[in-house]
Amino acid sequence: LDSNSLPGAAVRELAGAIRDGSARALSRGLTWIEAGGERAEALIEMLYAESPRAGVAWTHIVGVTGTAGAGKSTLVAALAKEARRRGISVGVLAVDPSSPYSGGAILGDRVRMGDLSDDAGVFIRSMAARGELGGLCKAAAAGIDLMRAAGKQLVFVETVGVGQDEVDVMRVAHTTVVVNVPGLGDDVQTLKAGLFEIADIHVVNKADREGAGETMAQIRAMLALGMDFAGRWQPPVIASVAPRNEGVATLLDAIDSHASHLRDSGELQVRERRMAEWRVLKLAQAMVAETLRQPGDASGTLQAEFDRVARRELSPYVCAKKLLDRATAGS
Ligand SMILES: Nc1nc2c(ncn2[C@@H]2O[C@H](COP(=O)(O)OP(=O)(O)OP(=O)(O)O)[C@@H](O)[C@H]2O)c(=O)[nH]1
Ligand SMILES: [Mg+2]
Repeated sequence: LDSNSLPGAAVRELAGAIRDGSARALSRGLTWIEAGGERAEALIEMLYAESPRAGVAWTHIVGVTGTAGAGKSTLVAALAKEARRRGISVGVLAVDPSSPYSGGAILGDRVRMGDLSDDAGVFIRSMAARGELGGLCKAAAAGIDLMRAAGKQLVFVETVGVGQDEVDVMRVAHTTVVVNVPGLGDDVQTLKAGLFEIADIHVVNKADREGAGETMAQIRAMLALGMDFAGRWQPPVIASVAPRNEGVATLLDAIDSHASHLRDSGELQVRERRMAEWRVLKLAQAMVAETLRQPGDASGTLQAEFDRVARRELSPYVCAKKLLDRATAGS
């Protein structure tokens, strides 16, 4: 065997095992994705164009975001179990480095899910994003590609919606669920966080607490202001008590309805096109940023340029354009 073909062979072997439904291979693939680099890119390239696994027609991506500690992980675990009850295979990605699934309230669920055999249909994994700009989204999108290749029919992506990068993660989703909790002051928290308008479904979790009715009413009132287009999807507002499984079946029904709406209205193609465009632009930006950060031999000259900007001999705009020209000239 030619030693040069070995990396390719390793990628092919892993890709094959992922498509065969091996949880271990999927986990390994996600580790590759987290590490980034050529190996990860080769893996995605190999799996991207492949049709879904036999018997799996479609992978629906559900983003779950909202207030910190709102019960997102608990809710996702409950949704995953409900989906399994309905015979749907499930993947869960928590792209929230601050709150890994292994450390939170989900641990008990995870252990129970871990009892299921290798291809039992639920796969849970948290992903870290190594601090690079847009890293969360890049990792999430690639992680989803692997889940799809592995034949997961429903993939949940959880993030706390703090910071632009985290909100951006929701752009990888077909359906976005925004989780609120009652009684955090007068306002709907997710409104302030800029999450309200990205919701396809609003949840008021911890509905066992005081003020759930008021929070539901506030959200409905906010929605009423925007309900002007006939035929448009009207985001439902669902109450839940995740640890008691209350509202979970209703929520999964709503996710299902939204998926049907996307398909029937033709919006699915529009969204997927938008997702693809956004992903490519984001990747290109990251690549340019990377090139700019590693100017190689030119670094000496660059320092001189920065000095000129500092001395106000050169405008920052002109300098930035020069930098960009230099970065793109090589490729
Ligand atoms: N009373 C009550 N507690 C809940 C409910 N749902 C979740 N919790 C509790 O709220 C706490 C946080 O739950 P998580 O599921 O970790 O919340 P999260 O939104 O994933 O948290 P982060 O990922 O850290 O933002 C845990 O102690 C849960 O048991 C609920 O409906 N009612
Ligand atoms: Mg969580």
